[in-house]
Amino acid sequence: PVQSLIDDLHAEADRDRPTEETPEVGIVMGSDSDLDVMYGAYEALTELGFEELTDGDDLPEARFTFETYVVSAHRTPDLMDAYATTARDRGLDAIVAGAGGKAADLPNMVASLAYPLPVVGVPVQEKSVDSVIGMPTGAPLVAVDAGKSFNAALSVVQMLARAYPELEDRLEAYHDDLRAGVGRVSRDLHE
Ligand code: RP5
Repeated sequence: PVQSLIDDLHAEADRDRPTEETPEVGIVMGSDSDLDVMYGAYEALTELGFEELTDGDDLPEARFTFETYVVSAHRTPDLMDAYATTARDRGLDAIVAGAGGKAADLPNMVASLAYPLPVVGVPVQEKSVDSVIGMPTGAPLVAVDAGKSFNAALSVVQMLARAYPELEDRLEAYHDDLRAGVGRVSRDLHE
């Protein structure tokens, strides 16, 4: 199945796909054991009106979509390479990449291979890393706090918003909701 995934990625990169079949954002992680932490990215994108593209037949109704892949830098470096090097030609605008373990190479390598697409890294703290930053000058990786995949996805949408005014409006609405959640509260709330 890994080889067929690699072939599919290259095939998608090689043909013109309509916008509704092309995800704007990719979520990748090193293991399916990262899914709980990376679920925050899914939540943020869904909250902002993105829909997940699956490999089923149903086309999404939403204008903006994302895809989710498990891609391991160590177990499947060939798949990681195919995912990142085809990302731009497959229509992606940005990637959220999460990994744990001692090395957490995935976000760094995806950032190098997918350049110039922006990649936001998420350290999966439960899996022993609290930082995924390990890049030399000239090969940038933006990263969020450990476990904060929600913020990673939110910042990716902020990056896209200048090109897509509709996303800017949704971010403003999201921010207005955040603002509505502060102010004077009663200590009764804690009881
Ligand atoms: C990393 O190794 C993955 O991103 C994961 O966080 C960690 C452990 O993976 P599993 O052994 O749980 O599959 O590459």
